[in-house]
Parts: sequence; structure tokens; C-alpha cells
Amino acid sequence: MMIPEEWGWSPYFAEAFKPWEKSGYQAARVIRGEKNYFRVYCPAGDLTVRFAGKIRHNAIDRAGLPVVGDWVVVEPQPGERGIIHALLPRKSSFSRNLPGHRKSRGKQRLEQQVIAANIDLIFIVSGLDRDFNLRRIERYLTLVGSSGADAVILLNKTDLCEDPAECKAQVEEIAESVPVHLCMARDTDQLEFIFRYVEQGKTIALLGSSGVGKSTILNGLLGEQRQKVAEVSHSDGKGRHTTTHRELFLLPEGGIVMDNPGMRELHLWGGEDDLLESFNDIEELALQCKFSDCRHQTEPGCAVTAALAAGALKQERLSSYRKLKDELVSLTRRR
Ligand SMILES: Nc1nc2c(ncn2[C@@H]2O[C@H](COP(=O)(O)OP(=O)(O)OP(=O)(O)O)[C@@H](O)[C@H]2O)c(=O)[nH]1
Ligand SMILES: [Mg+2]
Ligand SMILES: [Zn+2]
Repeated sequence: MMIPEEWGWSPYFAEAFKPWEKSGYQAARVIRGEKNYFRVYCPAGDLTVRFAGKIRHNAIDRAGLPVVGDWVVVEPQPGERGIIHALLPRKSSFSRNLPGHRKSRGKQRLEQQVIAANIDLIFIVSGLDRDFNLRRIERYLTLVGSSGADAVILLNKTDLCEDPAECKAQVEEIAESVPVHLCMARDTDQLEFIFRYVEQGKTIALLGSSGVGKSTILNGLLGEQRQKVAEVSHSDGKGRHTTTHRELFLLPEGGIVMDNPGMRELHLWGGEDDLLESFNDIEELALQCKFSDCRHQTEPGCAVTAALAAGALKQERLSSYRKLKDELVSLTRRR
């Protein structure tokens, strides 16, 4: 059975599928996730699938259930249908904490929500209109840091910003080694640079708030208006949640792009280590503090507060670091 590599099949998944090879089942990629059904791509074609009861039963929590981007084991059935029997191990996954959605014994339950799986690269898309927010970008960078995917930041809608170069400089200051690009997705010619990130079999996900232009960028890459786009609201500048499901698209030149609904809540899921990448500047400074358990407040010999006093570190960035760190510490404790 041949699975075209264009959908991202690799030796890693082939190895995981080995025990299933003689089963008559097929390896399939989840390419579209709606509320009540999934579409998968497999050698038998595009199928609408449901989960076997077993897979729900065996999953310890929701994170064990397939999401868009996952490779799964499917039993094809007549009428372009199928049943998912198993989830193959993920190479990477982007998750957030979905708090307060279910309660058990009066306590708020923590729940890891895996948003997308087997993503190689995440485009963090931000609008240079009222959406622009450095603190939110730091939050995205921390989440991407724990996903196993690489990140690129796209600052879209340069036409709505007075000084795009200044915005880019501000983002570069917090982005460390993550590339930052300005773009105006409405003008397809301006998206040419994105193709340097596109590769056969590589999966790129577009993430960001509603209305930042994720679907516009996707349409630009596809060369046709496949996804619906809609104006942001004039009153508050926010998007209208036009895209309502996750879906993978094959680009004509090869490469896979996932369009996503805009995210409202972005609670961290992960551990304190996730800050090593997104706040490497502060983590490095902390290594030079006199006390290894320094909280960077009033302790003597604190390299972080010294950098703050010297103007080498911005107060907003330190506050943001503290906030995200507290969130991760409290998450670890509750888990
Ligand atoms: N001025 C300007 N508008 C843009 C640009 N790129 C996209 N837009 C517009 O922004 C609006 C929202 O774009 P979408 O592509 O629907 O945004 P989205 O991120 O997919 O939004 P959701 O699907 O709701 O998450 C549309 O009216 C686009 O035409 C740009 O570079 N400049
Ligand atoms: Mg959209
Ligand atoms: Zn310190």
C-alpha cells in the first residue's frame, strides 16, 4: 500500500503503522475536522470517518483522541466512509489549556486541548491594525516552543500601519531567533517570500486571532479563493470568526497548509521549561543571579532587576514573563 508522501507520510509513521500492515486497514491523515465528523485522506480516497468505540474507551483523556493533522489507522467502508481504529504517535502537537469547560466534584478540571498535530512550522499571524499586541505574541511563542514545531511570525496588513518597520523591530526584540516578516496578504504578489518555507510533505499551520488574515494568506498560497474571508468589525476591529473548522490544504507546488479558526483564549499548556526558548534573554540573566532560587524581586545580586535598572530589559517584558511563569507553575501544581 502506497501513501503519497505529499501528505507528509514519513518513515516515522511507517514504523508506527507496521503492526497494522497485515490488518487490511489503511494509514490515513485527518485533513478536516468539523464538530461531528472528520475527513481523512488515505489510499482508498477521501473518507468521512467516525471513531471506533474502542479508541474513545482507550484514550485516557481528550488528548488521546485524533485531531486534524494526525495520522490514524482507518478501516475503509462502502460509500466513502470509514472507522478510525487507532491514533499513530505524534511528531509534534500544539496544545492549550482549556480551563473551566467541565467541572468534576466542584473543582475546575484542567484539560489539555490538542489543537493540531504533526505540524512542522507554525506561522503566528498578527495584524498590524488593532490586533497588534506584543504580549500575545510572547504567549504564542511560548506555546509554539512546547509544540515541537518551528515558528515564523507574520505581521500582516502593513497598509493599515503607520510605521510597519518600527512594529517589526519591536517584535524582533522579543522574538529572539524566530524570523519576523511584514506582509500585506491582500496583495498576492507580496506573499511570494512565503514559498521559501514551503516544502513537499511539510505541514505549516496558520495561527492567530480572528480577522488577522490567515485565510487570505492561505488563498494567496493556493492561488484561488478557496476559503471564505470576511471584513473585521468596524466597531472593535475584531474578526468575525469566519473560519469555523480546521483543515489541511495541499498547495499546487507541494507542501501542506492548515487553516484554523481564530483563537479567543490562549491559556498555556506545558511546563516552565517552555520559557527557555521564548524568554531566553531573561532565563540567561537568571543564571547570573546570586541565588539560584532568586525570584527577581528584592533579592541582592539579582541580574534581572539589574538589567531592568540599566534599561537593558523592559518592564513590560519582565511582567509578561512573570505572568506566564506563574501560569505554568500553577498549571504544573494542579496537574
Ligand atoms: N487592509 C488589509 N486587509 C487585509 C489584509 N489581509 C487580509 N485582510 C482582510 O482582513 C479581513 C479578515 O481576513 P481573513 O483572512 O478572513 O482573516 P482570518 O484570520 O482567516 O479570520 P478568521 O477566519 O475569522 O479566524 C478580510 O476582510 C481580509 O480581506 C491586508 O494585508 N490588508
Ligand atoms: Mg479564516
Ligand atoms: Zn534574580
